Order: sequence, then C-alpha cells, then structure tokens
Amino acid sequence: MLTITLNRPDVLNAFNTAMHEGFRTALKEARDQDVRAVVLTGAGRGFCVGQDLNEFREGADDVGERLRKNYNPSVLALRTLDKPVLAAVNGVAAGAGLALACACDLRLSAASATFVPAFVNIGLVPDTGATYFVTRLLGYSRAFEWLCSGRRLSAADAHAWGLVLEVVEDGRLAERAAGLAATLAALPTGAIGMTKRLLERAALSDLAEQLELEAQLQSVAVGSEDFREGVSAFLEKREPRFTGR
Ligand code: T3D
Repeated sequence: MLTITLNRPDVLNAFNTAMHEGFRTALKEARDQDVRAVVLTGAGRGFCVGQDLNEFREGADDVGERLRKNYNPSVLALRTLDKPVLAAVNGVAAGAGLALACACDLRLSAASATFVPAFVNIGLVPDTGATYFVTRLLGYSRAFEWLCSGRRLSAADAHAWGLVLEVVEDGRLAERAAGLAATLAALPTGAIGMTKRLLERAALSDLAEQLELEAQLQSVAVGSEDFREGVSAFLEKREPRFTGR
C-alpha cells in the first residue's frame, strides 16, 4: 500500500509547481505492481484546496496550458491506476483538490472535513475533471446546484449525498484509511483494476459493447494466478491468499 500525502500544510496543501512535480513522481511510484492500494490524503488541517491563488497575484498566464501541463496528466494518471485508490479527506477539499478526491474510487472523510467546489467563487469554471466526476457521483441536478453555488458541504451532508463512503472521527481517519486500504490491497488486484476499466466504460458503452469488453477482460482474469488461487481456496474451503498476480 502507498500513501500519497499532499504536503503544503500552511496553505491547506494548495498546488504550486513543486507540489505538481512531487505529485507526478508519487503517481509514477503508485504504478508499481507491488503497490496494491493507494491512499491520497493531506498534511495538517486541510486535504487540498486546489490551485495556490498566490500564483495569480501577478495575473493569470495561459491557464488552459497550465491545466494541460499539470492537473490534467495527474488526474488521468490517478484515475487510470489499475488498483484501488482511496481518498482520506482529513480536512477541507476545495477546487482541484475536491476534483482529485472525487477522482478516487472511494472517499473516507474526517467528521470535521468539508467539501467546497470553490471555482465559481472566484469566477472560474470547474476543472481537473470536477464536472466529469461530480456529475457521475451525484447526478446532473445536484452537480449543477453544487458546482454553480460553490457552497461548502459538511462531511455529514457529503455522506448523505453518497459522495463519501464513511465519516470517521477526526483522530481515527488515518487508522481507518490504512485498515480499509489493507483490506482492498488483499483483493485480487488484477480483477479490481479490470473492474475499474469496466465501470469507467459502462457510462459510455451500449450493452453489446459492454458485454464484449466484459468477455475480453474475463478471458484475461481467468489466466491469472489469483483466479487459480480463488478457485482452489473455494474448493478447499479455506480463505484465499491473493497476490495480485
Ligand atoms: O492556473 C491554474 O492552474 C488553474 C487551476 C485552477 C484549479 C483550482 O483549484 S481553482 C480553485 C482554487 N481554490 C480556491 O479558490 C479555494 C480558496 N480557498 C477558500 O475558499 C477557503 O480558504 C476554503 C473554503 C478552502 C477554506 O476556508 P477556511 O475558512 O477553512 O480556511 P482559510 O482561513 O480561508 O484558509 C487557511 C489558509 O489557507 C489561509 O492562509 P492564512 O490566512 O492562514 O495565511 C488561506 O489564505 C490559505 N488558502 C486557502 N486556500 C488557498 C490558500 N492559499 C493559497 N491558495 C489557496 N487556494
């Protein structure tokens, strides 16, 4: 299991150039086959508040290019990791930080954490995939209301909306996230990665295409050591020991 900690606590882990570089490096490490689950969290009292607005003091240069160069490759790298990815939202998640939390497969939230779209509050449109992820997680109507109001959502409300899986007492978030990540890491990682691909395609495919992709990926899964182990364990009436191979 790998924990990626966004670490600029003085500014609630807002992204500057150095943090983009560190995040890219960590996401490369996360691709290692021996890493079977990833936790994304923040240092200090925030999760991540997106772009460091101090970088706009001198005016905004080509923001589209900055997104293409920094946020977009990272969110694609995060979203396409073929293993479970868990956001442990320890504090406020805003702007691109909210989008990154939503790009993860699951979200655990500290009780005091909050969720703020933020973009509209400074006259921007949502980016870093926020429109893609929030619409898929919440549906159009809630996505529209929330992204266009920019209002702060409590952890309890985020849970009621289905945005977060669990709300955890503040001091226990890291422990709970590590426990859940360990459980996820013990699953047949190849099958989990392919399930992610299928879920991603499901919103875009017609039934015939989806059935075909399921058949293709099942042929891959059936060739794995984890499939052999799963069947053996079932027949021998014991717990399986999956290796992710
Ligand atoms: O060019 C590109 O790359 C474009 C990409 C854009 C992607 C984006 O993410 S755009 C959205 C950027 N983010 C925001 O607009 C969020 C701005 N922050 C806030 O609205 C609030 O701070 C929060 C709702 C997130 C949290 O509120 P609160 O009351 O819990 O904390 P606070 O007191 O406002 O903030 C604490 C400190 O963090 C404070 O510094 P100080 O006064 O203690 O020295 C604050 O200035 C700093 N901070 C918070 N957000 C940012 C930030 N500093 C720099 N950049 C921030 N985004």
